[in-house]
Amino acid sequence: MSDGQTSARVMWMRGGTSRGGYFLSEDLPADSAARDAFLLRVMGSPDPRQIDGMGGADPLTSKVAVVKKSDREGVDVDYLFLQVFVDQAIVSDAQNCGNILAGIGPFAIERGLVAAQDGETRVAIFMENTGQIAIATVQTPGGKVRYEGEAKIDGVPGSAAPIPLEFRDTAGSSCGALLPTGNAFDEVEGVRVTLIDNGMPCVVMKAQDVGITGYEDRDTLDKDLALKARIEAIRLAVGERMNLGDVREKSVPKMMLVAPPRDGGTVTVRSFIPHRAHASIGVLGAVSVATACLIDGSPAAEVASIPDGHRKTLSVEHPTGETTCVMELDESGTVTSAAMLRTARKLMDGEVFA
Ligand code: NQM
Repeated sequence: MSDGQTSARVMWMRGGTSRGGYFLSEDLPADSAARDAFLLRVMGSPDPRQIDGMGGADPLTSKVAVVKKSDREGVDVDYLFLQVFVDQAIVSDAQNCGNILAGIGPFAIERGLVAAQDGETRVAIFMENTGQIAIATVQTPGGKVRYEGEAKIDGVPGSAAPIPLEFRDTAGSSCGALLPTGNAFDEVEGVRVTLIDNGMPCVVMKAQDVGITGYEDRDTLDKDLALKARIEAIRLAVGERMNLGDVREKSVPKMMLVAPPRDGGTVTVRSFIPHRAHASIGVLGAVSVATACLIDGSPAAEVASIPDGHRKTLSVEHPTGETTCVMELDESGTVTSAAMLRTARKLMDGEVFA
């Protein structure tokens, strides 16, 4: 669409445990201010109910992917993630999203940006927000995207075709280093926290250190205004130290409250993204928390139960089940890659109006 028009071609998809609009870059205004104004109208923001738009009144369903064919060596498509705030007129590119990422491979194939193989198709995706590459493997029997299948992920009813995602070199994606302060933990506002970024900037602390058990459900957490105020004070205090600047109007860092696993997993997490509790956990958020569990002396390591070996299957328990991360470590114990199973579903393909 050209600037000034009021509609654009879009595919609406569930990606992992999130949902949003997937646009080709050429179908949106080139000017980012015009693009953001358009997307706010599309989602119906700012409004806590998003009644006048497509957003689902939840940060997890108020998301946008902007995709184009890549001219980078070895990369198929470039993916820019945009978080459209629900109740503020903000569109932010300050974070990545590994759940929406799950829909990028199918979308790119459907739009003809990537040629499908017979069987499965590997799609190399450059994540523009953080400058890293993810590989998605999409089921494409007969050269067509298949959405139905037997893969299940907690937080989504039913089953769908598996879309494994692989990440490499995600350390310091936005903060410049895995541990931006160089420390296993820092004390902030009287609480021991690990400031970490293995694909998503996160502040990881023990749930009990901020007065909760870590096993509360989403509603209980969302109603706990004293807890929210306490962790927001920590968040605002660490923005500069994490090289994220002033984070008042940013959706990072995410706040991760950890407790010992209860269902045989590695760790239990309640995450705030950052002002609402997450219904499950973000993909790169889970990778970052799992990585914090592997750092000696961190609060997360004190509650985590870590399996042996250089290839670890880490189950991150969350309010609606668990998310499994498969992490590869080198001889020094540094995480070198992470893999995660996701699914996606095409919901509609058409034109959206602003
Ligand atoms: O961490 C929500 C989600 C996310 C982000 C958020 C995500 C990730 O569940 O990679 O997927 O943390 O805002 O979609």
